[in-house]
Amino acid sequence: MTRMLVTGGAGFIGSNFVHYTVRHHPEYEVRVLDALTYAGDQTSLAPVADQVEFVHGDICDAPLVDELIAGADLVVHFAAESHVDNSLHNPEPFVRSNLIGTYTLLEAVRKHGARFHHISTDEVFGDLPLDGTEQFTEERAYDPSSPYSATKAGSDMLVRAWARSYGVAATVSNCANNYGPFQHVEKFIPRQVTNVLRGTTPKLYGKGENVREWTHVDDHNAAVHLILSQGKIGETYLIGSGDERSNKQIMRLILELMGQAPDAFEHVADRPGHDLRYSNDSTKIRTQLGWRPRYGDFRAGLAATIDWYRENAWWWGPQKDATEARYQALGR
Ligand code: NAD
Ligand code: TDX
Repeated sequence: MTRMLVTGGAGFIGSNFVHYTVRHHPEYEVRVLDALTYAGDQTSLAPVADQVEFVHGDICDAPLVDELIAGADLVVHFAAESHVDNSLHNPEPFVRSNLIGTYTLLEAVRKHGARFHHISTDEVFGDLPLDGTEQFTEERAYDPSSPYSATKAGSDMLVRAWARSYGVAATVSNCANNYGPFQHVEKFIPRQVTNVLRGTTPKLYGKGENVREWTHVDDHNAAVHLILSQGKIGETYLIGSGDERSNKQIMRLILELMGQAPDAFEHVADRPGHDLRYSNDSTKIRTQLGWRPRYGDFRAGLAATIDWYRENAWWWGPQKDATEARYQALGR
């Protein structure tokens, strides 16, 4: 058995990763470390609670991290402050968790010799023009726009430096926008779906022309598992489905799938510094590791995600009012 420590395993992608691992990879013994911030929810792990050990703690807590990594063969690092709008409002927790937290993990990994996989984002590259076909590649220079993406870029750089200078056995992946169950209601798709379910008008930033590349969370996690089993130490892999859509197109699709009129949304103030378009060239992971997204049909994946939110109001309901109060304070 390989002893795997999953940081941020009570968050959106991390909890889906733990479910995926328990379902498809019995060769791993899974332990989760999560601080249960506003974005973490231990109930997301309830269905696998018997198969996974949960530790409530902070990745910046060096003695705790040292003790946990001394007992791990592999660390899969999801924990982060993840929401761009929050980072614009208050960057401090982003600097702490994303930079100091990653540094703290790397120091323990360096001492104990565990393998490290770092989960990152396409946002480290900045953005692309709206009207073009250019894509991010593994070689592209970093050019982050927001405090969130700047701290993720910094954390990627720490991993690269610890790999090169200290020989830490690390890999990095940068994925595009994820969707699926257990995503916090602050994020675009769950916010609009739960607005419709609550009878609140959905909110589109600015003109809604910004483009994102949407990847199902299980496809992201399948890619991470391929990197863990076959990836080359020291390498970076970009992950993305290739399915690019404007926010307005997504909004209209959500409204259509939920039986609403196509214009039943309102335009609200734009996000400052709003990245225009993201698009990952995922040729490397496709050709070298044989990754293919299984959720090829975005419409079907989105419909299933909407059904999940419809059936699981017990999960998102308690977060909804506080989240909308935060948006109201931002005028969005
Ligand atoms: P999330 O906000 O849903 O979950 C983050 C989790 O990390 C939460 O459970 C939280 O409690 C935990 N956490 C935060 N700070 C911590 C700390 N100091 N110590 C311990 N735990 C802490 O985030 P997510 O959307 O699941 O993203 C997970 C990772 O994937 C992040 O690193 C993010 O940058 C990256 N990513 C996300 C997306 C996306 O579309 N959501 C896309 C690409 C990459
Ligand atoms: O109410 C909204 N209305 C709206 O138009 C919200 C919450 C968002 N938006 C827009 C902003 C973005 O262009 O929708 C798009 C997606 O927004 P988010 O869900 O906040 O995602 P994004 O900023 O693209 O970042 C996400 O993908 C990359 C994740 O939150 C990051 O953690 C990941 O790194």
